[in-house]
This record gives sequence, C-alpha cells and structure tokens, in this order.
Amino acid sequence: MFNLILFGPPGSGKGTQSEKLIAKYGLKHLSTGDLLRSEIREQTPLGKEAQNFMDKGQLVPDEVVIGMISSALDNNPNAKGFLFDGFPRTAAQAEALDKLLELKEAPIAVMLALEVSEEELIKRLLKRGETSGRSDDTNESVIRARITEYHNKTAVVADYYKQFDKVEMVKGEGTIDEIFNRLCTEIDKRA
Ligand code: B4P
Repeated sequence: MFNLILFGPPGSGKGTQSEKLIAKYGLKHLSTGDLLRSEIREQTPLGKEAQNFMDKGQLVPDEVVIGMISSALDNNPNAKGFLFDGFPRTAAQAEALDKLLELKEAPIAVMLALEVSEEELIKRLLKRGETSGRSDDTNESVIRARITEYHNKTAVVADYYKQFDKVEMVKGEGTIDEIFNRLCTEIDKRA
C-alpha cells in the first residue's frame, strides 16, 4: 500500500494535481474539502456544522474531519493506496492519521508540499470563484482568512512529518503539467 499526502496552502493546486496523480498511480483520492462540500450539498447535520466554519475561512473542528477520514478508510478496504488531499491540516489530525494507518500497517510514504506565493494563491482562488460557485472563493477577506489559518494551524503539519524525513518541497508555480512532472519524479523515487 502506498499512502501519500499532497500538502500546501489553499489554492496551491492540491485538488488539481490530485486528479492527475490518482489517474496515473491508481490511488484512492480522499479530499476532506470535497467530502465536506458533499455533506453541505446534502444538508446533513455534519454539513450544516461544517458550513459555518468554511464560510468564514476557518478550519472545521478536528473531531469532525478525523471521523470522516476514519469512515472513508474503512469504506475502502481494498484500496492499493490513498492520496490525502487537504488532510491532515492540524498536528492533531496528523497524529490521528498516523494511528489509523498504523492499524493498517501502511504508514505515510511521503508528503509532497507545494510552494506557491501568496499573491498567486489569491489570484487563483478569486479566478476559481468566478465560476466555481464556492462562496469561500469569491470574497478576498475569506481567502485571506484561509491563508492565515494555514499559517497558524496547518504549516506545522509539515514539521511533524519532517521529523520522520518524509517531506519533499515541490515548486507549485508553472504549468499544471510541469508541476505534475515534478510530483511524479518525487513519487517515483519512493514508490
Ligand atoms: P479545500 O477543498 O481543501 O480547498 P483548497 O485548499 O482551496 O483547495 P486546493 O488547494 O485543492 O485548490 P486548487 O489549488 O487545486 O478546503 C476548503 C475548506 O474546507 C477549508 O478552508 C476548510 O474550511 C475546510 N477543510 C478542508 N479540509 C479540512 C481539514 N482537514 N480540517 C479542517 N477543515 C478542512 O485549485 C485552486 C485554483 O487554482 C483552481 O481554480 C485551479 O484551476 C487553479 N490552479 C491550480 N494549479 C494551477 C496552476 N499551476 N496555474 C494556475 N492555476 C492553477
């Protein structure tokens, strides 16, 4: 089993690159952002709770997101590996994920961390907001709040995996194919 984390600030290309990576490597894509948006669309109690946080650009509470990932792992017993996109986003989520994967004897192989400048992130997210219908992409102050949450709570997750020598920084600017090739080079070294 090959488990990989695609990491980076909001708008760094995690969702975009995940689509291409799962197609090439046959991994199961687990995006907490997508899972949460699907709960919101279905107006489940979890979705209603999550929406309050997401609309403000804040992270959804750890216990909600960890529970969601735990069920997703249980629901995919035959996956040949998982690509975690947008998860873990806090140190507590990283520790919980390691415990869940320990049970499967399939630890994280590598964290690929996309590096993109703040101006580029804001430009990309506002552009997506023109067509995505995502309320968290249309308002620049919500986008800035998401980036602040990333610096305050999420950036430390890379330090957590660095202690196990599992982090590779990848330049996240350039064309989508250029970035994809950089990511594949790193995966192929470890797979
Ligand atoms: P996510 O859905 O994870 O949203 P994101 O960080 O904005 O997405 P991503 O980084 O994948 O976007 P991409 O660059 O691909 O999270 C949304 C919210 O959900 C969070 O704010 C939080 O509230 C909540 N949440 C999710 N997970 C959570 C967790 N674990 N714990 C707590 N809360 C959680 O795309 C951005 C745009 O850039 C696209 O339009 C794309 O076309 C464009 N783009 C991509 N690559 C490009 C390139 N090379 N050049 C130009 N444009 C590019």
